[in-house]
Amino acid sequence: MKIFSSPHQLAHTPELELHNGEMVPYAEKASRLDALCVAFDSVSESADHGLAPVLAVHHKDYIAFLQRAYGEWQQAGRSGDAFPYVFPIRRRRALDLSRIDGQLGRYAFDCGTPIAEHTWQAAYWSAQTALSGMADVLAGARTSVALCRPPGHHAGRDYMGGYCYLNSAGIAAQMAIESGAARVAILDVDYHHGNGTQDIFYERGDVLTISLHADPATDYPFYWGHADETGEGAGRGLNRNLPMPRGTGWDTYRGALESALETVMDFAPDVLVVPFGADTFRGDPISHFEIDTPEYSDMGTLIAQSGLPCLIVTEGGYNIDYLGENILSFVSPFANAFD
Ligand code: Q9C
Ligand code: ZN
Repeated sequence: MKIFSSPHQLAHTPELELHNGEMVPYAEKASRLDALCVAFDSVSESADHGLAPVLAVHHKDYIAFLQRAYGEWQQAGRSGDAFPYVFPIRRRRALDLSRIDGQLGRYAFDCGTPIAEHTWQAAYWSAQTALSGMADVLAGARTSVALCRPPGHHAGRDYMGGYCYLNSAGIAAQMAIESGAARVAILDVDYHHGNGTQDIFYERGDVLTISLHADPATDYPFYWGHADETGEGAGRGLNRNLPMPRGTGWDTYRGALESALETVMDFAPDVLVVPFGADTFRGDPISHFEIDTPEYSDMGTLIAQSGLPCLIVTEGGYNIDYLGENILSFVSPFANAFD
C-alpha cells in the first residue's frame, strides 16, 4: 500500500487565526504533515498531474484569485497573512473587484482561512497528492493513502474556508470519473461537515457524498451539514448527512458508520474516497468527539470490509502528538486486508 505526500505542502504557514474572539496560533500547522509522514516507514513523493484536474472542479476565476492573492496583498502594502473581512452576503452581487480586500471576501466564507505567501503552492500540492493516490487506485491498487495538507473538504467550487483552499478529495473523485469510473462515493469521516464536497457534487448523479460529523446546530460550519440536505436534480438522494452530538464516542459513531456504509454499498461505486480527519479524537484541541486511538482501527476495518478500491485523503486532526498514531491506527486494517 502506497502512501503519498509532498514537502511543498509545508510551505503554507499562516501565523494566527480568529478563534472565539481572539487571535490564537493557527491550528492547521505545517508540523501536522511531519507527524503524518513519520508514522509510515516509507512515503512516495506525489507526482504533478497539472492544473487541468483542479480546474475540472474549481472555477477558473477562483483559481486565478488563489494564485495572485498574496502578491496583490503585498502590492497593497500589507505584510503578514491576508484575511477577508467584508463578504457579499444576501442580495449583494459577486462583483469582480480589483481591490484585494473585495476579492478576499468574495472567495471566502469565513475569517479562519488566511492566505499566506506560499498558500497556493501548498494547496496545489495537496491536490496533487490526492491525485497521485487516485492514480495509484486507478492503476489497480486496492487502497492508497494521500497525506494531504492543507485540508480540502470545506473548499467549494469557488470558495475557501475552514483551513481549506482546494478540495483535494473532490478533485481526486472527479479524476476517477474522467478516467471512466461510472460512480464514485465520498465518505467523509472528519469531525466537521464536508460542506465544500457536498456543494461540489450536490446535483451530480455520479458522485455520492456522505458525511459523518458534529451536528452543525452546535459546530462549524453551521450553515451546512444538516440531515435534510439530501441532494438536488440528478443528485437527489445522493447526499447524506449524519450529524451527531458533541460527546459522541465510538459506540454511537459505529452505528452511524455502518448505516453510511450500507448507503455506499447500495450505490455500488467503482471507487471509494475517504476524507479522514483525526479531529474526532478524544484529545483534539478544537473538537468534541471521544474516539480513542485503537478505535480508529475499528473504523478502518469497517470501511476496508466494503472491499471497494479506496483512496484515503487526510483532512483535519489538530492534536499533533497523537496524529501519527491515529492515522496509522486507521490505515493499518486496509494494509492487513489486502497485502
Ligand atoms: N478557529 C478541518 O478540520 N474553526 N477544518 C474555526 C475558529 C474552523 C476545521 C473556529 C474549523 C475548521 C479541515
Ligand atoms: Zn475537521
